[in-house]
Amino acid sequence: MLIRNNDDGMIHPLSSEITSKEAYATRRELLRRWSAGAAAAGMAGWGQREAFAQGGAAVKLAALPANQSTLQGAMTLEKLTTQKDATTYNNFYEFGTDKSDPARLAHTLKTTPWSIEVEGLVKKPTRFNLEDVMKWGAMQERIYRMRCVEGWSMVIPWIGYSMSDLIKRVEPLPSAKFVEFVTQADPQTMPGVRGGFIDWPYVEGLRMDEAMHPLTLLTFGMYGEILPKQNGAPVRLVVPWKYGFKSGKSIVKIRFVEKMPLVSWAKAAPQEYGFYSNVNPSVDHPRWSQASERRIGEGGLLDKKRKTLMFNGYEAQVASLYAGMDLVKNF
Ligand SMILES: Nc1nc2c(c(=O)[nH]1)N[C@H]1C(S)=C(S)[C@@H](COP(=O)(O)O)O[C@H]1N2
Ligand SMILES: [Mo]
Repeated sequence: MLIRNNDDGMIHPLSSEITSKEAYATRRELLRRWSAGAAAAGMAGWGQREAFAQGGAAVKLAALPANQSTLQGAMTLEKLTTQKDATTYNNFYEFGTDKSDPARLAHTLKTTPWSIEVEGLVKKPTRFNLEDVMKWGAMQERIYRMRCVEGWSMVIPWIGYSMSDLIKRVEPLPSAKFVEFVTQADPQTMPGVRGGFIDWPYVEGLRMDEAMHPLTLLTFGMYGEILPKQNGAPVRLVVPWKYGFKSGKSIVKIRFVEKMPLVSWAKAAPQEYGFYSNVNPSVDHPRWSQASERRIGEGGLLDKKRKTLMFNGYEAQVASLYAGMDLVKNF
C-alpha cells in the first residue's frame, strides 16, 4: 500500500510494511558489499583497488568520500554490475559509437580546469568552478538501476548529490519551467565530435519538477572514486527512471528555460525518441520491444532476460510526477 507523505509530496511505502527482518537483510547486504569493496570511501584496501583502463592504460582515480544515501528508493539491493563492466561497456558518442570506444579513447578529454555555466532564467547567470559546485551538496552514494534504451541494464553505485541542491542554490526565476543540460563538445579532444553523427553538443533536458526530484543525481563519482572519463567525468547527470541517454555526461552548461528544449535524440529521430523517455515496458521503441532487458554480466549462453519495470522500478517514487499524463503520447 502507498501513502502520500505531505513533507515532500512523494509517495513512500508505509514504514510499518518494512519488517525488522527486511531491515536486517538490508544492513547485512550493505555490510557484505562493504567488505566486497563496493561501498564508499574510508574503507581499508583502497590502495589495492584495481583501476580500469582509460585509453588502454590503467589509471588510478582519486577516492571520493561519500555517505550511503538514506533517501527512499536510492539503494537498490540488486547485485552490482562489476566496476570493469561499468567502465568498459559505455555509450559516449563523442568518443565513438562502439561500446568499447569510450574506455579506449576518452583519455584525451581534458577535465581540469572545468567550469559549469549556469544561464537563462536564473537570478544571476554565472560561470562556476567545478570545485565550488562540488561543495554545494553532501556527497552521497546511491545504488541505481540504469536502463539503456538499447535493451541492456546495469546496477551502479554512483556518488553525488541531488540536482535540487544546485537548483536551489542558483535561484531560478518563476518563469523557468525546464532545465537544459549542455555537454562538452570539443573536436580537438573528442574524435566523435569531428564526425556528424548527431548535432553537437549533446543536449538533454528535464521538466523542472523532474530536475528537482530528489532521485535526480548530479554525479561526480562511482564505485567510491571520481568518475572515469568514459563515464562522463568530471560531472554528469543520472536520472534512474529514464532511459540512459537522459543522463548527459561531461556537463558544461545548465540553462533554465521556459519552453521544452529540443533535446539531441528527439531532434535526431523524433519518431523514435521523445522528450520524456521514461522507462516504460508497455511502450515499444518503433523498432523493438522495451518489455525486457539484458543485465550486463548476466549474459552468457542462456542470454537470460529480465522483465523491464515501469519507471525502471522507481514507480513508487516518481509516478506522481506524471499523474494524468498520457505516457504513450508523451513517450
Ligand atoms: N554526452 C553524452 N552523454 C551520454 C551519452 C552520450 O553519447 N554523450 N550516452 C548516453 C547513454 S545512451 C547512456 S546508456 C549512458 C551510459 O552511461 P555509462 O556509460 O556511464 O553507463 O550515458 C548517456 N549520456
Ligand atoms: Mo543508452
